[in-house]
Amino acid sequence: MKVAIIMGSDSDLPVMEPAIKTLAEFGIGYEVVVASAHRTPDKVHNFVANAAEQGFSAIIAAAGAAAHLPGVVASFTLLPVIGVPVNSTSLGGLDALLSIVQMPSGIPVATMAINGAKNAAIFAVQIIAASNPELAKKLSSYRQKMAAEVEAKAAKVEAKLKG
Ligand code: RP5
Repeated sequence: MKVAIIMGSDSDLPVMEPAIKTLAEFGIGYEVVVASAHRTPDKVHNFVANAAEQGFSAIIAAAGAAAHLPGVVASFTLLPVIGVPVNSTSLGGLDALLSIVQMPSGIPVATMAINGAKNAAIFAVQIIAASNPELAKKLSSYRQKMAAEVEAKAAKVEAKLKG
């Protein structure tokens, strides 16, 4: 069980740290690669073209600006690609969001929210969990824990407003 995280620049790392942390929490192995679709296209190709045989189950691809990296990654592999638009320009990430989400028909990229690194990791976990009952159980517990946290906060708010 492992997931690749490719980012277009080292400057994307702070945004992607929640993805790394979340994969680790679920016990999923990961490899982080900095490779740019326009500055180091050969590196992107070499890594992605071998990713399936290297045992990766999904690829998270993060980029900012005219973010073609996730689409290029998707073109080199049959693995599911999860795109994370990074807010790294004066357009606040909207440029990257549109570049990633508007993939032409035939080569999809599952696009997360701007800076949505944590959801990218959870989505990768869901992909693997579809054929891994043990991981599915962990996901289910994760959701139950989230629900319990929301309930605890709700109870606090309600008590405060009553009191
Ligand atoms: C994109 O350009 C990267 O993904 C990054 O979000 C943005 C800026 O890159 P740097 O100039 O910081 O290397 O390719």
